Amino acid sequence: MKQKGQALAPAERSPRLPALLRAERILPVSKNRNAECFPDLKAYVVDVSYYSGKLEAYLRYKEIPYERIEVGARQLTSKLGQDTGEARVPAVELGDGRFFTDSTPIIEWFERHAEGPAIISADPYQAFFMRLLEDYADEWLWRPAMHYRWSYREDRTLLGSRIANEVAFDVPLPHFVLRNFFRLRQFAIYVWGDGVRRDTRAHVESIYLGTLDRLTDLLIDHPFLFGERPSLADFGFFASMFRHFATDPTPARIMRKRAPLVYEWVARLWAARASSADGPFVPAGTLPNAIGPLLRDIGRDYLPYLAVNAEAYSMNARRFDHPVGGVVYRHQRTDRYRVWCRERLHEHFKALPDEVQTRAEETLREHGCQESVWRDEPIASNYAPKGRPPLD
Ligand SMILES: N[C@@H](CCC(=O)N[C@@H](CS)C(=O)NCC(=O)O)C(=O)O
Repeated sequence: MKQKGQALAPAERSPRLPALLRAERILPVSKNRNAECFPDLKAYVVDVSYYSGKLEAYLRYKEIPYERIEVGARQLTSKLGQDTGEARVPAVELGDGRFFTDSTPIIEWFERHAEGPAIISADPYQAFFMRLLEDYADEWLWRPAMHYRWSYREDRTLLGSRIANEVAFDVPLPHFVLRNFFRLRQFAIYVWGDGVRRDTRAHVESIYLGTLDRLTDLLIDHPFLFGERPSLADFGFFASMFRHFATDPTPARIMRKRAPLVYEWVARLWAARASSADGPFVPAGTLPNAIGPLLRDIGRDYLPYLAVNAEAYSMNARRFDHPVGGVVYRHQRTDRYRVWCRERLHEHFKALPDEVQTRAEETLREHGCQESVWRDEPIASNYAPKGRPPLD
């Protein structure tokens, strides 16, 4: 027991991290040309972050060595904010000083320049559905991920504390002030500000529970969602499943009980390396057998949401109400980035060869994806942040 006035031994001190910049070199297990192609690559990440986990899993899979830099809150707003125009993680810095943000375009950029098995199928039909699934997973699982993290007391206490230690280590304020600040900030922006209330809670949780069931069905057939190696869709779902659902106390308890195959897949994907996990996707021109229910979720919930969001954006509405699944998410923020996501889906669809486009449209229609994304010119987002890598 410590006596009044007695100094704490180092091990007993609060575990706040002292350094301004924490860096670690992540080396691949096998040597491929990626080490030479991307010398001095740096990845700026946050350890609890949804999209950081997704990008890291990709770099690790492709065996692209990188310096892993956990950024602090001040660095995030000053250095990354200035260099990329966005105070967000993840960001990567190439050896020549170029900075890129946004996990999806970063992954697409590496797919064009890195060695190793492609994570986007060479078959355009499959590739389109991989992109659709990734976009859905990236954006539609964000709300349940934030809800479980910041609505449940046990989760928000733990995560408020982790963020105070791991992200705000460069902010000279007491731990309890930072912890409470993050708990309030994240809840206000990402739960309340995203329309999650008492009457929408059951719906937001059903998105997580349903997704666990859909992924389980896919994983009964194959080790990864599209077959014997990871695809872009795997990395999309990994974002929420790894850094939120498999690790935050409440959703992790649910995952362990309800979906052990998903729990196992999270570790499998984190450990997957291109030099060994390089098997084929399901045969060209086909989709995994169990994909139907996921496509139906996308058609019923996500694509109509993207349309309403884009509509609100075109009318300069900062907030809008969105009815889905028998409830209404009120006053949720209009999201310009997702207007851009919808434009990208449209571009990918339009770029398909005619015959593939017809088949893809049939599949979409069969699963209730009757969305104007495929037919009409989408609403323009004019979103082009300075940190975005070239798209082709
Ligand atoms: N579309 C971006 C999203 C990046 C993003 O939103 N990152 C979150 C962390 S997971 C962030 O930096 N948030 C900053 C904040 O909450 O202020 C991507 O895929 O990288």
